[in-house]
Amino acid sequence: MARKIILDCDPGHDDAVAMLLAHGNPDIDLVAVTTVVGNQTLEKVTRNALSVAAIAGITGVPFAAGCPRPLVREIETAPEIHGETGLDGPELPAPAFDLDRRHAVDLIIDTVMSHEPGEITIVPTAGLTNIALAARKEPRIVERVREVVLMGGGFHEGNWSPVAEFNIVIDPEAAHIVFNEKWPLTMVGLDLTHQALATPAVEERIRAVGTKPAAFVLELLDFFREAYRENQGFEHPPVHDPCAVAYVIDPGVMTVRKAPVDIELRGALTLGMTVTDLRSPAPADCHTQVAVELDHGRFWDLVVDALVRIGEPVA
Ligand SMILES: [Ca+2]
Repeated sequence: MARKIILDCDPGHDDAVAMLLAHGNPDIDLVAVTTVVGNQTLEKVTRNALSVAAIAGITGVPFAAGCPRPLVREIETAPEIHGETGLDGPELPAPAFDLDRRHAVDLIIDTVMSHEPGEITIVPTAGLTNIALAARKEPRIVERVREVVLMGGGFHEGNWSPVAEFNIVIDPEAAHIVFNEKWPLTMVGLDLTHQALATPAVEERIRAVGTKPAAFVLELLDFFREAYRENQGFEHPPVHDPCAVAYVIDPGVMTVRKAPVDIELRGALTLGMTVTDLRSPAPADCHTQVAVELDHGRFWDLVVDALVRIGEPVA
């Protein structure tokens, strides 16, 4: 049975790859896509999500726009990494369908509540504003969701501060809510995603697919490579968000470790840090785990396979 996921995202170069992976993999049933302010404004990332859907040939999946700002903090976007559009580099096609009329928070709640308990997995690859609000508006989703597998945080690494990752630090109060609800939660953080490098060998494999969606991914990676070289000192760009989708498809693609994680909300130097207790043994009631080591070859196999399966979508 394919795993049903809600992708909550802020496209975003790596979000776009995550969406393509989810759409192209036969073991994933993408049941909803929701957007939230993050890499760029809500308006821009939502438009980008619809453009990616057009490129990938995604139809029949509701897309809904969510929160236009974090719960408490001011809006902070990442034009240094994702450009002024949030998806700079490739030409973006016009959306092929309209947004769902519901707010993303309501689409998330409706989707979880209309499925059997344990059926829906939530995959956030952005700030956690929508997920936090959904858990507050309809607390029953927490028991009903199978698990939350999110890209964000890191137990040793930061990128937006010495100790904090972008998705967490832009809305730490939301992250605090999501990490403290008792659903099973996997943190696919920077310690893991900094291993998901798009090397020249990876690009060669994507080029060999030879389709428009594959060419689109290469254009995304070109921009992403320059952004990561200039701003983060990477030779090859780390493609964060599809790692979370890959874990849902195949948990063997990475090693994980049970560990309590909480979010720092008051530290003068450590706001938004995902404080991870790596002391052994983890408590028996520990509901969180952190991703440690990626099987790089197996991960990119999944991405390339998804692109091959997507083929050349009919517009
Ligand atoms: Ca993202």
